[in-house]
Amino acid sequence: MWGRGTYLVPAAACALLCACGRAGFDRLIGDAAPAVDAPAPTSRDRTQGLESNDAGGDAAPVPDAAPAADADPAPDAAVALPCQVDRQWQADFSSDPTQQDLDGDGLGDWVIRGGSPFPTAELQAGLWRSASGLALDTYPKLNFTAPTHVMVRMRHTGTPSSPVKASGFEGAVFWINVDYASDGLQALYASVVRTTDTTQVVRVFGKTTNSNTVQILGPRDVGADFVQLELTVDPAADTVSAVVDGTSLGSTTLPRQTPLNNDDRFATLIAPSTQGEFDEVRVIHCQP
Ligand SMILES: [Ca+2]
Ligand SMILES: [Ca+2]
Repeated sequence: MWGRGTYLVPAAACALLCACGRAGFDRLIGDAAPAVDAPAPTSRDRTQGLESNDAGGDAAPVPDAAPAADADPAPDAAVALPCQVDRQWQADFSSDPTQQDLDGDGLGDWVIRGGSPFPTAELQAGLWRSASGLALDTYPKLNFTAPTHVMVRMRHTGTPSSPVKASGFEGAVFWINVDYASDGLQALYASVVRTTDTTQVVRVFGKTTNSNTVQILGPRDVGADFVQLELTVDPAADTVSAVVDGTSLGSTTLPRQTPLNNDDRFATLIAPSTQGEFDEVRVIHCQP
């Protein structure tokens, strides 16, 4: 599915940016992103637009999961791009993602919701070991109306959840609102939730209203290590497909929900209540 063109993983892209400069970077990652008239991030509640009822914080996490060494691919690895890129975001957590400007638009590629600084103490060995419940959002904002491809490597290291929440808003979560418009949007999120010391479950969700969540793909039971999740969403066709560690989780219809009356036009990483770890993320918004 990652078909056309080539794309360098973040570490390599950064090295090349430093080594060969702007023109070389543009050539390597595809077309430059369009200029965006973007205001500074506004102060908002960090859980706004997410599962607000679930964001209050559960019991203190139990850090008994042995952290794995960073599993980043070799820095010279290249993967194919899935489409002609309109805009893309990536982070490998080798450094503060809010200080990155890999697309060279003069804006930080990521922001912590609410405007607080990124918790750099949570960056360890190329991982974001999130324990503070902060939401990391793509920036600048975008309606995500074109086909969008996501790859995220994450796992849940907090207290096992049993039973798991029907909402799925726990553990390590990737969330994106696509086809954002005044008459509604399509929320799409996936979570990896620890179920025992040695197991996790992967599920994908949509919403029909802000309070009605629908599990649309999964569950898939996996081990305790990092899970590589790929999502491909086509907002015009209302379809989404998922791949977990290289194996299809299927394709289905992505529901549309009523307006949120907010401005949550971004993709987000968050560990809502207990510890979650993020190794790498890419979000590619294709040209229409
Ligand atoms: Ca940028
Ligand atoms: Ca990493």
